[in-house]
Amino acid sequence: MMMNKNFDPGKLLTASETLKANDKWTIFTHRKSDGDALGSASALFEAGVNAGKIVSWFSPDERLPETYKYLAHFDDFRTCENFAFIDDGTLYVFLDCATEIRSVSGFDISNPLNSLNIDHHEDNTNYARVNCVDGLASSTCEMLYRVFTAGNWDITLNMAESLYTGIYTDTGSFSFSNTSQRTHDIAGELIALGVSPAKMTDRISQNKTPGDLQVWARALSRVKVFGPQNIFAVTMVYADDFREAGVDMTGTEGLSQMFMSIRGVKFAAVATEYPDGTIRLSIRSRDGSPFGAGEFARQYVGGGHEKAAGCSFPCKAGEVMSELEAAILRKYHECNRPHQ
Ligand SMILES: [Mn+2]
Repeated sequence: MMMNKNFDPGKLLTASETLKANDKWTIFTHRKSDGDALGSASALFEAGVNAGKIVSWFSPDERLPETYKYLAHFDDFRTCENFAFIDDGTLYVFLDCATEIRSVSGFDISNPLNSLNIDHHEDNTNYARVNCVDGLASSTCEMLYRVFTAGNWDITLNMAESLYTGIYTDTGSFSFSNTSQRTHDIAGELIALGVSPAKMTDRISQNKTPGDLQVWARALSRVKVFGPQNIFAVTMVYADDFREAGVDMTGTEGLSQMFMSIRGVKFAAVATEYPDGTIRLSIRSRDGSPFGAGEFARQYVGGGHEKAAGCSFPCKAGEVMSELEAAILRKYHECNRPHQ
């Protein structure tokens, strides 16, 4: 696996110069948009508009989570499954995408055209012409802030709120192990630019509907804790849970993290049944887990970070709980097998 942990800070200026040198930017974010993807796209979009660039923004998502509709340029987002990449001088900017396949299809890594990849996933494959990837950064928004400051870009309040959003969400409100002194320093600078932490917390974390909480209640009631010293937790949310509560699936953000609050749990997986019957896992781990969330997800061609990842899980909805428990124990025994 390619690692991006020895970051050359000169790449920040290169990314900034690349942005400045191009008049037309097309931004791509990953499928299943999260606060970091949306926050970084919103901030970059605003920076481009302010600099007189022609900017557009695409991802394969049919729609974005409503939670983030306060972000500048939320309404400029366009859905796109297959994008026609052409060599017309447009700068193609990928944000928060560990690989090109996380976003629209059509990008040819053997001919990356005029492309820029800004990200913080340690397993980013550096697929673009210009890559600016620091695997130790908390978020793509943290990376983008560093790109903006390297190039002396003006950071407006809109941009500051967008950047704060991604840093806040990708660090689990400054609680995950990716939270560094630099993360707090940057958050402090964004606050100095006018961001209100209390207002941002209201917008991002305190906006669940009663229906969302009904879904949470069902997931909580089904949790199973198991394994040595009860370090594993799994649960399941069925498509019917959303239907009966009358809510969409965006309200489960934060649910997998909730299971990490069970004393002793080091690894938690929440399985969600989609309306088409497919199962997706949202996985969290912390220090002391025999394997990381990312390592588990990669068995199923998933992606993410070592401590927060996701993947599909090939299984019928009725068998997910038992199959998932078996898969976790299998992985556990594999990790404990003595090396020859
Ligand atoms: Mn991110």
